[in-house]
Amino acid sequence: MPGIGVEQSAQYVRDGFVILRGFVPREQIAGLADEATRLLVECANHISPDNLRCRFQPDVETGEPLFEVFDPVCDISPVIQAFAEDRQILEVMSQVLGEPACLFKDKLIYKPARAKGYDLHQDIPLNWPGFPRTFHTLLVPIDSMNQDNGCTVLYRGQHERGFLALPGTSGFPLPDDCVREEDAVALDLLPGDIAIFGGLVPHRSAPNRTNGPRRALYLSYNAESEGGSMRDRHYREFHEWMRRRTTGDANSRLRFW
Ligand SMILES: O=C(O)CCC(=O)C(=O)O
Repeated sequence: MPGIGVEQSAQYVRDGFVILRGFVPREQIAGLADEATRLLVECANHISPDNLRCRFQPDVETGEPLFEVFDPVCDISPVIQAFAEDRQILEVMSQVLGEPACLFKDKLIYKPARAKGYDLHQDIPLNWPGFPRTFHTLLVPIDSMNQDNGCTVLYRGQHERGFLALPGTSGFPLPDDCVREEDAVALDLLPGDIAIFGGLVPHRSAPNRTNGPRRALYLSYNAESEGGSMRDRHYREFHEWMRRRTTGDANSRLRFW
């Protein structure tokens, strides 16, 4: 796997993200695709609104809940765990962070056909004490990602504005008019390409309008100097927060966001 060159470093600083084409070897992507399929089959009986690692999105045509993401995924997948902590993956994240990188969060998003997609947001929550400011995400498409299947859309250069949430709001979602569509960059990626973006880069995604899933890993890391390895603590806090936010209402148990 190649690393980040001078031009890409400059692009990253300017835009808040960088795309590296052909970074992951084809055989490794095939292994991740097989693993994504295996998890769906072998965990089928555990995919439920009562399982805190599962989230759902509405079908844009019927409103029916569609299973969308395992978060976390590394602890149920030795293959994905090994990928997330592969020496070359950690190296490229360390290049971006300027120091050793620690895995913080790991999601396998399936985005099945007709899943709604994500409203505009920044990944670092405004009001979450201890959430690392050095949070950066490595996006690894398993299937091609494009405008038809609801690729992630990043807003170029907008990380420099800091938090965009209005005072007193959670920041999820952000108001659509806090960014300009002329700054939007749709991540058109092939399996093997990766994108790395910072936690303050506003982003969103549209529904998957194709007939197949759009699978991708979203692996997030923090700089070692900002608390070291915090993944276990993060998931304890995250799941506690999800339990608190769950009401008697069926939709809150489905965790549609
Ligand atoms: O996969 C997508 O459609 C977008 C995912 C996203 O924005 C996120 O996980 O923060």
